[in-house]
Amino acid sequence: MRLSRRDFIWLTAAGLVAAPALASASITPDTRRLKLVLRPEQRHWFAPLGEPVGLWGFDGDELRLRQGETVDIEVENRLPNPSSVHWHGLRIDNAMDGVSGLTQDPIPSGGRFIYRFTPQDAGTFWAHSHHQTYEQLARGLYMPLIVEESKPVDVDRELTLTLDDWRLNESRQLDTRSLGDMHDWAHGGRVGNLLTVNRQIKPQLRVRAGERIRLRLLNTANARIMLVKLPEVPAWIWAKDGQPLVSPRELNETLILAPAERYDLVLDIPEQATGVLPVQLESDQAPVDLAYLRVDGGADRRFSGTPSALPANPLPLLGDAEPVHRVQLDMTGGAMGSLRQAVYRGQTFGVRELVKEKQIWAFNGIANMPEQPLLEARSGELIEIEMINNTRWPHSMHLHGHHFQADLARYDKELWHDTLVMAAGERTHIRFRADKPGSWLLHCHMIEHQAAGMVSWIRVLA
Ligand SMILES: [Cu+2]
Repeated sequence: MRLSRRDFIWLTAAGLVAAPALASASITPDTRRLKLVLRPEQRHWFAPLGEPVGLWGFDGDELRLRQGETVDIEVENRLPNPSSVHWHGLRIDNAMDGVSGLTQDPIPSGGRFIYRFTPQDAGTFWAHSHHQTYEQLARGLYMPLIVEESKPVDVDRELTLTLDDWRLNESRQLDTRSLGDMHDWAHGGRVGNLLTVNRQIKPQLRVRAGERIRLRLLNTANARIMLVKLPEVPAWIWAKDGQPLVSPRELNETLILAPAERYDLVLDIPEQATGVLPVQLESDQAPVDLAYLRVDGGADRRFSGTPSALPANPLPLLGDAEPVHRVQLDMTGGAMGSLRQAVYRGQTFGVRELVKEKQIWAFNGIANMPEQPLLEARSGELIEIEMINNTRWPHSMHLHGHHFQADLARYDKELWHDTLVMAAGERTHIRFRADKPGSWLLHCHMIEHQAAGMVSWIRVLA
Protein backbone atom coordinates (compact mmCIF):
# COMPACT_ATOMS: atom_id res chain seq x y z
CA MET A 1 0.00 0.00 0.00
CA ARG A 2 2.96 2.30 0.40
CA LEU A 3 3.93 4.63 -2.38
CA SER A 4 7.30 4.42 -3.89
CA ARG A 5 9.04 7.44 -5.26
CA ARG A 6 9.44 5.62 -8.56
CA ASP A 7 5.66 5.63 -8.93
CA PHE A 8 5.73 9.34 -9.68
CA ILE A 9 7.80 9.76 -12.76
CA TRP A 10 6.10 13.01 -13.74
CA LEU A 11 5.29 14.51 -10.47
CA THR A 12 7.90 17.34 -10.35
CA ALA A 13 -21.65 8.11 -34.25
CA ALA A 14 -24.47 6.33 -34.67
CA GLY A 15 -28.02 7.73 -34.88
CA LEU A 16 -29.80 8.75 -31.74
CA VAL A 17 -31.64 6.08 -29.85
CA ALA A 18 -34.93 7.05 -28.27
CA ALA A 19 -34.89 7.37 -24.51
CA PRO A 20 -36.59 4.44 -22.80
CA ALA A 21 -39.99 5.13 -21.30
CA LEU A 22 -39.91 5.67 -17.58
CA ALA A 23 -41.92 3.46 -15.32
CA SER A 24 -43.45 6.45 -13.58
CA ALA A 25 -44.15 8.58 -16.60
CA SER A 26 -45.54 11.78 -15.15
CA ILE A 27 -43.12 14.66 -14.76
CA THR A 28 -44.26 16.88 -11.95
CA PRO A 29 -43.67 20.63 -12.21
CA ASP A 30 -41.08 20.55 -9.41
CA THR A 31 -38.89 17.99 -11.20
CA ARG A 32 -35.60 19.61 -12.12
CA ARG A 33 -34.30 18.73 -15.55
CA LEU A 34 -30.60 18.44 -16.21
CA LYS A 35 -28.46 17.25 -19.06
CA LEU A 36 -25.09 15.56 -18.84
CA VAL A 37 -22.91 14.71 -21.81
CA LEU A 38 -20.28 11.96 -21.80
CA ARG A 39 -17.60 13.04 -24.25
CA PRO A 40 -13.86 13.04 -24.96
CA GLU A 41 -11.86 15.84 -23.35
CA GLN A 42 -8.34 17.13 -23.48
CA ARG A 43 -6.18 18.16 -20.55
CA HIS A 44 -3.22 20.50 -21.02
CA TRP A 45 -1.17 18.91 -18.27
CA PHE A 46 2.17 19.48 -19.96
CA ALA A 47 1.56 22.84 -21.62
CA PRO A 48 3.12 24.76 -23.21
CA LEU A 49 5.47 22.15 -24.70
CA GLY A 50 3.56 18.88 -24.41
CA GLU A 51 0.59 17.62 -26.38
CA PRO A 52 -2.77 17.69 -24.57
CA VAL A 53 -3.74 14.39 -22.94
CA GLY A 54 -6.91 12.77 -24.29
CA LEU A 55 -9.38 11.60 -21.63
CA TRP A 56 -13.08 10.84 -21.34
CA GLY A 57 -15.33 12.77 -19.00
CA PHE A 58 -18.60 14.49 -18.16
CA ASP A 59 -19.26 18.02 -19.39
CA GLY A 60 -18.87 19.74 -16.04
CA ASP A 61 -16.66 19.91 -12.99
CA GLU A 62 -19.18 18.94 -10.36
CA LEU A 63 -22.84 17.90 -10.27
CA ARG A 64 -24.85 19.59 -7.50
CA LEU A 65 -28.27 18.25 -6.56
CA ARG A 66 -30.57 19.13 -3.66
CA GLN A 67 -31.71 16.72 -0.98
CA GLY A 68 -35.30 15.65 -1.62
CA GLU A 69 -35.54 17.28 -5.05
CA THR A 70 -36.49 14.95 -7.91
CA VAL A 71 -34.28 15.26 -10.95
CA ASP A 72 -34.52 14.07 -14.52
CA ILE A 73 -30.98 13.74 -15.81
CA GLU A 74 -30.71 13.16 -19.52
CA VAL A 75 -27.37 11.52 -20.21
CA GLU A 76 -26.16 11.77 -23.79
CA ASN A 77 -23.34 9.47 -24.80
CA ARG A 78 -21.00 11.14 -27.30
CA LEU A 79 -18.22 8.62 -26.69
CA PRO A 80 -17.22 6.00 -29.24
CA ASN A 81 -18.23 3.20 -26.80
CA PRO A 82 -21.39 2.27 -24.90
CA SER A 83 -21.58 3.44 -21.28
CA SER A 84 -23.85 3.88 -18.25
CA VAL A 85 -23.87 6.12 -15.18
CA HIS A 86 -23.86 4.87 -11.59
CA TRP A 87 -24.68 7.38 -8.83
CA HIS A 88 -22.27 6.02 -6.27
CA GLY A 89 -23.67 6.09 -2.74
CA LEU A 90 -27.14 7.39 -3.59
CA ARG A 91 -29.98 5.28 -2.20
CA ILE A 92 -32.31 5.47 -5.18
CA ASP A 93 -34.59 3.15 -7.16
CA ASN A 94 -32.77 0.09 -8.43
CA ALA A 95 -33.73 0.81 -12.06
CA MET A 96 -31.74 4.07 -11.85
CA ASP A 97 -28.59 2.51 -10.34
CA GLY A 98 -26.82 2.53 -13.70
CA VAL A 99 -25.21 -0.92 -13.66
CA SER A 100 -24.95 -2.02 -17.26
CA GLY A 101 -26.01 -5.63 -17.72
CA LEU A 102 -27.88 -5.72 -14.39
CA THR A 103 -30.17 -2.71 -13.99
CA GLN A 104 -30.08 -1.41 -17.58
CA ASP A 105 -28.62 -1.97 -21.01
CA PRO A 106 -25.62 0.22 -21.73
CA ILE A 107 -26.33 3.55 -23.41
CA PRO A 108 -25.01 3.06 -26.96
CA SER A 109 -22.62 5.48 -28.57
CA GLY A 110 -24.82 8.34 -29.78
CA GLY A 111 -27.64 7.25 -27.46
CA ARG A 112 -29.41 8.78 -24.48
CA PHE A 113 -30.86 7.60 -21.20
CA ILE A 114 -32.94 9.52 -18.70
CA TYR A 115 -32.16 8.89 -15.06
CA ARG A 116 -34.87 10.04 -12.69
CA PHE A 117 -34.42 9.90 -8.93
CA THR A 118 -34.80 11.81 -5.69
CA PRO A 119 -31.66 11.98 -3.54
CA GLN A 120 -32.67 11.14 0.02
CA ASP A 121 -29.32 11.87 1.61
CA ALA A 122 -27.27 15.05 1.55
CA GLY A 123 -23.53 14.53 1.26
CA THR A 124 -20.55 13.79 -0.96
CA PHE A 125 -21.04 11.20 -3.68
CA TRP A 126 -19.85 10.69 -7.23
CA ALA A 127 -21.18 9.69 -10.61
CA HIS A 128 -19.16 7.28 -12.73
CA SER A 129 -19.38 4.82 -15.56
CA HIS A 130 -20.50 1.32 -14.62
CA HIS A 131 -19.85 -0.21 -18.02
CA GLN A 132 -16.43 -1.66 -18.87
CA THR A 133 -15.60 0.19 -15.68
CA TYR A 134 -11.90 -0.69 -15.46
CA GLU A 135 -11.35 1.03 -18.80
CA GLN A 136 -13.81 3.91 -18.48
CA LEU A 137 -12.68 4.92 -14.98
CA ALA A 138 -9.05 4.79 -16.10
CA ARG A 139 -10.01 7.18 -18.92
CA GLY A 140 -11.62 9.57 -16.43
CA LEU A 141 -15.35 8.96 -16.88
CA TYR A 142 -16.61 10.30 -13.54
CA MET A 143 -17.53 13.49 -11.75
CA PRO A 144 -18.10 14.50 -8.11
CA LEU A 145 -21.77 14.58 -7.09
CA ILE A 146 -22.72 16.86 -4.21
CA VAL A 147 -26.17 16.65 -2.66
CA GLU A 148 -26.79 19.90 -0.80
CA GLU A 149 -28.51 19.92 2.58
CA SER A 150 -31.98 21.49 2.46
CA LYS A 151 -30.75 24.10 4.96
CA PRO A 152 -27.27 25.42 4.04
CA VAL A 153 -24.45 24.35 6.35
CA ASP A 154 -22.70 27.31 7.96
CA VAL A 155 -19.02 27.38 7.00
CA ASP A 156 -16.87 30.08 5.42
CA ARG A 157 -16.00 28.08 2.35
CA GLU A 158 -16.52 24.73 0.71
CA LEU A 159 -13.89 22.92 -1.34
CA THR A 160 -13.93 19.60 -3.19
CA LEU A 161 -10.71 17.67 -3.79
CA THR A 162 -11.10 14.79 -6.23
CA LEU A 163 -7.95 12.66 -6.13
CA ASP A 164 -7.01 10.57 -9.13
CA ASP A 165 -4.12 8.49 -10.36
CA TRP A 166 -3.47 8.17 -14.10
CA ARG A 167 -1.17 5.86 -15.99
CA LEU A 168 0.54 7.65 -18.86
CA ASN A 169 2.89 6.16 -21.41
CA GLU A 170 6.24 7.46 -22.65
CA SER A 171 4.47 9.88 -25.01
CA ARG A 172 2.63 11.31 -22.02
CA GLN A 173 -0.72 10.04 -23.24
CA LEU A 174 -3.04 7.69 -21.38
CA ASP A 175 -1.50 4.24 -21.45
CA THR A 176 -4.39 2.40 -23.08
CA ARG A 177 -2.29 -0.56 -24.18
CA SER A 178 -2.02 -1.77 -20.61
CA LEU A 179 -5.79 -1.66 -20.00
CA GLY A 180 -6.77 -5.19 -19.05
CA ASP A 181 -3.20 -6.13 -18.14
CA MET A 182 -3.34 -9.44 -16.30
CA HIS A 183 -0.48 -8.57 -13.96
CA ASP A 184 -2.44 -5.54 -12.72
CA TRP A 185 -5.61 -7.59 -12.38
CA ALA A 186 -3.94 -10.29 -10.29
CA HIS A 187 -2.04 -7.82 -8.09
CA GLY A 188 -3.08 -4.45 -6.67
CA GLY A 189 -4.92 -3.22 -9.77
CA ARG A 190 -3.97 -0.49 -12.21
CA VAL A 191 -1.69 1.91 -10.38
CA GLY A 192 -0.72 5.07 -12.23
CA ASN A 193 2.23 7.43 -12.47
CA LEU A 194 0.54 10.83 -12.40
CA LEU A 195 -1.54 12.15 -9.52
CA THR A 196 -4.08 14.90 -10.01
CA VAL A 197 -6.53 16.82 -7.86
CA ASN A 198 -9.66 18.04 -9.66
CA ARG A 199 -7.98 16.85 -12.90
CA GLN A 200 -5.12 19.30 -12.36
CA ILE A 201 -1.53 18.81 -11.29
CA LYS A 202 -0.87 20.35 -7.87
CA PRO A 203 -3.62 22.97 -8.01
CA GLN A 204 -3.69 25.87 -5.59
CA LEU A 205 -7.05 26.54 -3.93
CA ARG A 206 -7.67 29.90 -2.36
CA VAL A 207 -8.53 30.18 1.33
CA ARG A 208 -8.30 32.89 4.01
CA ALA A 209 -6.56 32.67 7.38
CA GLY A 210 -9.07 32.07 10.16
CA GLU A 211 -11.69 30.44 7.93
CA ARG A 212 -13.61 27.26 8.67
CA ILE A 213 -13.81 25.11 5.54
CA ARG A 214 -15.83 22.10 4.52
CA LEU A 215 -13.44 19.92 2.56
CA ARG A 216 -14.88 17.08 0.50
CA LEU A 217 -12.31 14.41 -0.36
CA LEU A 218 -12.93 11.73 -3.00
CA ASN A 219 -10.67 9.01 -4.34
CA THR A 220 -11.64 8.21 -7.94
CA ALA A 221 -8.55 6.15 -8.76
CA ASN A 222 -8.95 2.66 -10.21
CA ALA A 223 -6.82 1.07 -7.52
CA ARG A 224 -4.52 3.38 -5.57
CA ILE A 225 -5.16 3.81 -1.85
CA MET A 226 -4.36 7.41 -0.93
CA LEU A 227 -2.87 8.19 2.49
CA VAL A 228 -3.81 11.86 2.88
CA LYS A 229 -2.25 14.35 5.30
CA LEU A 230 -2.87 18.05 6.01
CA PRO A 231 0.07 18.64 8.33
CA GLU A 232 -0.52 22.32 9.03
CA VAL A 233 -4.29 22.49 9.45
CA PRO A 234 -6.44 21.27 12.37
CA ALA A 235 -9.15 18.98 10.98
CA TRP A 236 -12.16 16.93 12.03
CA ILE A 237 -13.95 14.09 10.26
CA TRP A 238 -17.48 15.30 9.60
CA ALA A 239 -18.91 12.60 7.35
CA LYS A 240 -17.90 9.33 5.66
CA ASP A 241 -19.34 8.24 2.31
CA GLY A 242 -21.96 10.99 2.55
CA GLN A 243 -23.18 10.06 6.05
CA PRO A 244 -22.51 12.46 8.96
CA LEU A 245 -20.83 11.27 12.15
CA VAL A 246 -22.93 11.65 15.28
CA SER A 247 -19.94 13.38 16.88
CA PRO A 248 -17.24 14.81 14.62
CA ARG A 249 -13.85 13.27 15.35
CA GLU A 250 -10.57 15.11 15.45
CA LEU A 251 -8.24 13.92 12.71
CA ASN A 252 -4.76 13.56 14.15
CA GLU A 253 -3.46 10.86 11.86
CA THR A 254 -3.16 10.14 8.17
CA LEU A 255 -6.49 9.57 6.47
CA ILE A 256 -6.77 6.31 4.56
CA LEU A 257 -8.79 7.06 1.43
CA ALA A 258 -9.34 3.92 -0.62
CA PRO A 259 -10.80 3.87 -4.14
CA ALA A 260 -14.40 5.20 -4.12
CA GLU A 261 -14.32 6.30 -0.47
CA ARG A 262 -15.22 9.88 0.49
CA TYR A 263 -14.71 11.97 3.60
CA ASP A 264 -16.09 15.38 4.52
CA LEU A 265 -13.63 17.19 6.77
CA VAL A 266 -13.84 20.43 8.69
CA LEU A 267 -10.64 22.48 8.40
CA ASP A 268 -9.84 25.46 10.58
CA ILE A 269 -7.23 27.53 8.75
CA PRO A 270 -4.91 28.93 11.45
CA GLU A 271 -5.27 32.68 11.95
CA GLN A 272 -1.53 33.19 11.57
CA ALA A 273 -1.27 31.08 8.37
CA THR A 274 0.40 32.59 5.32
CA GLY A 275 1.71 31.25 2.01
CA VAL A 276 0.65 27.78 0.96
CA LEU A 277 -0.55 24.86 3.11
CA PRO A 278 0.10 21.50 1.46
CA VAL A 279 -2.32 18.62 1.03
CA GLN A 280 0.00 15.62 0.98
CA LEU A 281 0.15 11.93 0.27
CA GLU A 282 2.24 9.85 2.57
CA SER A 283 4.82 7.79 0.70
CA ASP A 284 7.59 5.45 1.75
CA GLN A 285 9.97 8.40 1.67
CA ALA A 286 9.14 12.11 1.88
CA PRO A 287 5.45 13.03 1.57
CA VAL A 288 4.27 14.02 -1.92
CA ASP A 289 2.43 17.33 -2.32
CA LEU A 290 -0.92 16.84 -4.07
CA ALA A 291 -2.41 20.32 -3.86
CA TYR A 292 -2.04 23.53 -1.91
CA LEU A 293 -4.38 25.75 0.04
CA ARG A 294 -3.13 29.25 -0.81
CA VAL A 295 -3.75 31.67 2.04
CA ASP A 296 -4.93 34.91 0.53
CA GLY A 297 -5.55 37.40 3.31
CA GLY A 298 -7.38 36.90 6.56
CA ALA A 299 -10.95 36.60 7.73
CA ASP A 300 -12.44 37.23 11.14
CA ARG A 301 -12.60 33.91 12.92
CA ARG A 302 -16.27 33.05 13.34
CA PHE A 303 -15.87 29.42 14.41
CA SER A 304 -13.75 27.65 16.99
CA GLY A 305 -13.62 24.34 18.78
CA THR A 306 -15.14 21.02 17.70
CA PRO A 307 -17.77 21.57 15.00
CA SER A 308 -21.31 20.44 15.65
CA ALA A 309 -22.58 17.44 13.70
CA LEU A 310 -24.13 17.73 10.26
CA PRO A 311 -27.86 16.94 10.16
CA ALA A 312 -28.42 13.17 10.00
CA ASN A 313 -29.76 11.60 6.80
CA PRO A 314 -32.90 9.42 6.88
CA LEU A 315 -31.04 6.09 6.90
CA PRO A 316 -32.90 2.93 7.97
CA LEU A 317 -31.39 2.34 11.43
CA LEU A 318 -30.05 -0.97 12.62
CA GLY A 319 -31.55 -1.28 16.12
CA ASP A 320 -30.61 -4.06 18.53
CA ALA A 321 -32.50 -6.95 16.93
CA GLU A 322 -30.69 -10.06 15.68
CA PRO A 323 -30.08 -10.04 11.92
CA VAL A 324 -32.62 -11.99 9.85
CA HIS A 325 -29.83 -12.99 7.47
CA ARG A 326 -26.25 -13.88 8.30
CA VAL A 327 -23.95 -14.86 5.45
CA GLN A 328 -20.23 -15.12 4.89
CA LEU A 329 -18.28 -13.65 2.03
CA ASP A 330 -15.01 -15.52 1.65
CA MET A 331 -12.66 -13.43 -0.51
CA THR A 332 -9.93 -15.43 -2.23
CA GLY A 333 -7.54 -15.34 -5.17
CA GLY A 334 -4.98 -12.97 -6.61
CA ALA A 335 -1.22 -13.22 -6.73
CA MET A 336 0.31 -15.19 -3.86
CA GLY A 337 -3.17 -16.45 -3.01
CA SER A 338 -4.41 -19.97 -2.55
CA LEU A 339 -7.10 -20.11 -5.23
CA ARG A 340 -6.94 -23.52 -6.94
CA GLN A 341 -10.32 -23.58 -8.66
CA ALA A 342 -13.50 -21.56 -8.91
CA VAL A 343 -16.90 -21.62 -10.52
CA TYR A 344 -17.16 -19.27 -13.47
CA ARG A 345 -20.36 -18.96 -15.50
CA GLY A 346 -21.73 -22.05 -13.78
CA GLN A 347 -18.71 -24.29 -14.53
CA THR A 348 -15.80 -25.27 -12.33
CA PHE A 349 -12.40 -24.29 -13.69
CA GLY A 350 -8.86 -24.92 -12.49
CA VAL A 351 -6.66 -21.89 -11.96
CA ARG A 352 -4.95 -22.23 -15.34
CA GLU A 353 -8.28 -22.04 -17.20
CA LEU A 354 -9.42 -19.22 -14.95
CA VAL A 355 -6.39 -17.17 -15.90
CA LYS A 356 -7.26 -17.76 -19.58
CA GLU A 357 -10.70 -16.35 -18.84
CA LYS A 358 -9.03 -13.43 -17.00
CA GLN A 359 -10.71 -14.51 -13.77
CA ILE A 360 -8.38 -14.70 -10.80
CA TRP A 361 -10.46 -13.69 -7.74
CA ALA A 362 -13.51 -15.29 -6.17
CA PHE A 363 -16.22 -14.67 -3.58
CA ASN A 364 -17.31 -17.92 -1.92
CA GLY A 365 -15.54 -19.89 -4.63
CA ILE A 366 -17.35 -18.14 -7.49
CA ALA A 367 -15.50 -15.89 -9.91
CA ASN A 368 -17.55 -12.97 -11.25
CA MET A 369 -21.36 -12.61 -11.18
CA PRO A 370 -23.10 -15.70 -9.77
CA GLU A 371 -26.46 -16.71 -11.18
CA GLN A 372 -27.93 -16.75 -7.69
CA PRO A 373 -27.56 -13.78 -5.34
CA LEU A 374 -25.38 -13.95 -2.23
CA LEU A 375 -28.63 -13.58 -0.30
CA GLU A 376 -32.25 -12.68 -0.79
CA ALA A 377 -33.97 -10.43 1.75
CA ARG A 378 -37.22 -8.56 2.13
CA SER A 379 -37.22 -4.81 2.35
CA GLY A 380 -36.74 -3.80 5.99
CA GLU A 381 -34.89 -6.95 7.08
CA LEU A 382 -31.59 -6.69 8.93
CA ILE A 383 -28.60 -8.29 7.19
CA GLU A 384 -25.16 -9.19 8.49
CA ILE A 385 -22.36 -10.18 6.12
CA GLU A 386 -19.10 -11.46 7.53
CA MET A 387 -16.46 -10.47 5.00
CA ILE A 388 -13.17 -12.34 5.24
CA ASN A 389 -10.24 -11.11 3.20
CA ASN A 390 -8.40 -14.36 2.58
CA THR A 391 -6.05 -12.71 0.09
CA ARG A 392 -2.67 -10.97 0.24
CA TRP A 393 -4.16 -7.67 -0.98
CA PRO A 394 -6.32 -4.88 0.37
CA HIS A 395 -9.81 -4.51 -1.11
CA SER A 396 -12.20 -1.60 -1.20
CA MET A 397 -15.60 -3.23 -0.82
CA HIS A 398 -18.64 -1.38 -2.18
CA LEU A 399 -22.32 -2.20 -1.63
CA HIS A 400 -24.81 -0.55 -3.97
CA GLY A 401 -27.93 1.23 -2.76
CA HIS A 402 -27.26 0.81 0.98
CA HIS A 403 -25.04 2.16 3.73
CA PHE A 404 -23.69 -0.22 6.35
CA GLN A 405 -21.81 -0.20 9.64
CA ALA A 406 -18.74 -2.35 10.26
CA ASP A 407 -16.98 -3.64 13.35
CA LEU A 408 -13.45 -3.03 12.11
CA ALA A 409 -11.48 -1.69 15.06
CA ARG A 410 -9.76 1.18 13.25
CA TYR A 411 -13.09 2.82 12.48
CA ASP A 412 -15.60 4.37 14.79
CA LYS A 413 -18.55 2.04 15.03
CA GLU A 414 -20.77 4.99 14.30
CA LEU A 415 -19.30 5.48 10.82
CA TRP A 416 -21.55 4.52 7.92
CA HIS A 417 -19.97 3.26 4.73
CA ASP A 418 -20.96 2.42 1.21
CA THR A 419 -17.32 1.52 0.57
CA LEU A 420 -14.95 -0.03 3.11
CA VAL A 421 -11.28 -0.83 2.71
CA MET A 422 -10.12 -4.13 4.20
CA ALA A 423 -6.46 -4.94 4.69
CA ALA A 424 -5.00 -8.31 3.66
CA GLY A 425 -6.14 -10.97 6.10
CA GLU A 426 -8.72 -8.73 7.74
CA ARG A 427 -12.22 -9.83 8.70
CA THR A 428 -15.27 -7.71 9.50
CA HIS A 429 -19.02 -7.97 9.98
CA ILE A 430 -21.06 -5.39 8.12
CA ARG A 431 -24.70 -4.70 9.04
CA PHE A 432 -27.42 -2.93 7.10
CA ARG A 433 -31.15 -2.96 6.58
CA ALA A 434 -32.36 -4.12 3.16
CA ASP A 435 -34.06 -1.13 1.65
CA LYS A 436 -35.29 -0.77 -1.90
CA PRO A 437 -36.36 -3.80 -3.96
CA GLY A 438 -34.04 -4.89 -6.72
CA SER A 439 -30.63 -6.36 -7.53
CA TRP A 440 -27.75 -4.61 -5.80
CA LEU A 441 -24.07 -5.25 -6.48
CA LEU A 442 -21.46 -5.98 -3.84
CA HIS A 443 -17.98 -5.70 -5.34
CA CYS A 444 -14.40 -4.62 -4.94
CA HIS A 445 -13.88 -1.05 -6.13
CA MET A 446 -10.21 -1.63 -6.86
CA ILE A 447 -11.85 -2.01 -10.13
CA GLU A 448 -9.55 -4.49 -11.85
CA HIS A 449 -10.43 -6.90 -9.04
CA GLN A 450 -14.11 -6.55 -9.89
CA ALA A 451 -13.38 -7.24 -13.56
CA ALA A 452 -11.31 -10.27 -12.59
CA GLY A 453 -13.95 -11.86 -10.37
CA MET A 454 -14.66 -9.89 -7.18
CA VAL A 455 -18.33 -9.18 -7.68
CA SER A 456 -21.57 -10.59 -6.32
CA TRP A 457 -25.06 -9.23 -5.68
CA ILE A 458 -27.98 -9.31 -3.29
CA ARG A 459 -31.67 -9.41 -4.12
CA VAL A 460 -34.13 -7.31 -2.13
CA LEU A 461 -37.79 -8.23 -2.45
CA ALA A 462 -40.63 -5.79 -1.80
CU1 LIG B 1 -10.00 -5.82 -4.50
